[in-house]
Amino acid sequence: MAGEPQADCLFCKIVAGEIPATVVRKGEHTLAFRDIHPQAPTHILVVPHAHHPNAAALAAAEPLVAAELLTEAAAVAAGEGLSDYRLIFNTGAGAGQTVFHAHVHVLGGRPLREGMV
Ligand code: DGP
Repeated sequence: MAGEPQADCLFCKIVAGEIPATVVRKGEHTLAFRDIHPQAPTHILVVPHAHHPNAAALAAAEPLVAAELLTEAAAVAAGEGLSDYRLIFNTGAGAGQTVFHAHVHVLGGRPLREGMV
C-alpha cells in the first residue's frame, strides 16, 4: 500500500533505525541524515518517513509532507550555516535516482556550478 514501509527499501530501514545513519534533524514526518557519498561539504538527504517511490508520488499522496520536506531542507541548510545551497530531486533511473524512496538532496558548502548538470 502507498506509504507503507517496504522490506527491501534502504531509506525505510534508515527511518526505522535498522541501518545506521548520521541523523542531523528529525521532523514530524521526515528525517534528515548525511549522504554516505557526499558530493559537497554539506550533502544531506531529507526523506519522508512514509515510503513513496519519488517526490512526485509523495506530493500526490501527501502534499503536506512534501511541503515539510522543503521546510526541513531549508532548516537543514540553515543549521549548516548555508545561505546558498542546491536542492535536487532525482526522479527515475535515467535521471540518476538510485534509491526509490522519495528524498531531496541538500548540497552546499562549496561553490556550485551554474546550470543543472
Ligand atoms: P539518488 O541517486 O538521488 O537516488 O540518491 C541516493 C543517495 O543515497 C546517494 O547520493 C547515496 C545515498 N546513499 C546510498 N546508500 C546510503 C546509505 O546506506 N546511507 C546513506 N546515508 N546514504 C546512502
